[in-house]
Amino acid sequence: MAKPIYVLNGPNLNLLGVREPHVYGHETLADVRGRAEKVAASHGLTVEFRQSNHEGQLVDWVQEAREKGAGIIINAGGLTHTSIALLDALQAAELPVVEVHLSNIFRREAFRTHSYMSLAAKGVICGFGAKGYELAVDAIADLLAAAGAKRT
Ligand code: CA2
Repeated sequence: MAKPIYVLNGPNLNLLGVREPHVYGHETLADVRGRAEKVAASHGLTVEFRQSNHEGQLVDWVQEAREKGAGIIINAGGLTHTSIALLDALQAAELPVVEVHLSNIFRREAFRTHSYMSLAAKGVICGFGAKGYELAVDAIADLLAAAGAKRT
């Protein structure tokens, strides 16, 4: 059985579809999960989809992914702009990492334009709403296929 892609979501993303639809859209996190699972299945992959409001929990999950996962997709929410601990965990994971944001963080407040996560990410997808998670799964699938091809 192939290892799953860990899709990790940070603080307040549980509110998706419930609050601020003008910024983050109308889809819920369950809808986003469904999208990610569907695209992963099309590549013969699975996802381990999680959300936490707690930085330490997210660090623990990144460490778990290091052992049990094939790659990491992360939307760290507000921790994107503050968490060196999460950056350290992602760098230690030695897995392909794709960073996702629902909103275009470069069209918003200046403090959102800096991401600690980006230092560990192969690439960043932002501004495409829930679709961004599908693009991220495609990107990880490509990275895994390329890594597999290199090994054979
Ligand atoms: O655009 C994104 O995905 C963000 O990661 C979302 C974070 C924000 O702090 C980042 O700068 C960009 C906020 C997540 C909060 O999500 C909510 C969803 C619905 C209603 C309220 C908050």
